Amino acid sequence: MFSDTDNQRVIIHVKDVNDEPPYFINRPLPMQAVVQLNAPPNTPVFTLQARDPDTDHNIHYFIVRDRTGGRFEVDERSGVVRTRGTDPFQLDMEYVLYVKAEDQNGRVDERRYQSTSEERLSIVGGKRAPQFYMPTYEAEIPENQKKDSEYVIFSCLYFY
Ligand SMILES: [Ca+2]
Ligand SMILES: [Ca+2]
Repeated sequence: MFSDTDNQRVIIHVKDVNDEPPYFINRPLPMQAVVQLNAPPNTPVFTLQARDPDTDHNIHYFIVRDRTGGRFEVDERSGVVRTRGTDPFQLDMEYVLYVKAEDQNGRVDERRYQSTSEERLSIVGGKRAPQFYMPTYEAEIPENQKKDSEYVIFSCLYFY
């Protein structure tokens, strides 16, 4: 006896449309780094890190505006920011780059790729004080709190 029902296996490929822009996961924002005064050329000082929710993303990193006189370059694929040139860096001088990441598999229109917002990367010569991750920390301390008890935990970014 034959069934008159035909069972067919149907495979549906669900395509993840590339419809979302990349975003930086570096914290804090604006980004902060230090450069040693005698850093030789090609010394890495920072790594830009962007994510993109789409499976076929193709992230490239760029300097949008250079306020450092060409003292740094960004590796387009790895996001690593490196020193350029042999001149020494100046103590306490702030070198500023504006950077962005693009998903070159995702387009906004015919001319533009999906992009992060432009972010500021501040690179200080020598050293800089530890930075808090958040602009402000808030905590309520109960009145009956014992004196000298530890209450708030700050997370800090240290530069070496
Ligand atoms: Ca998607
Ligand atoms: Ca995308």
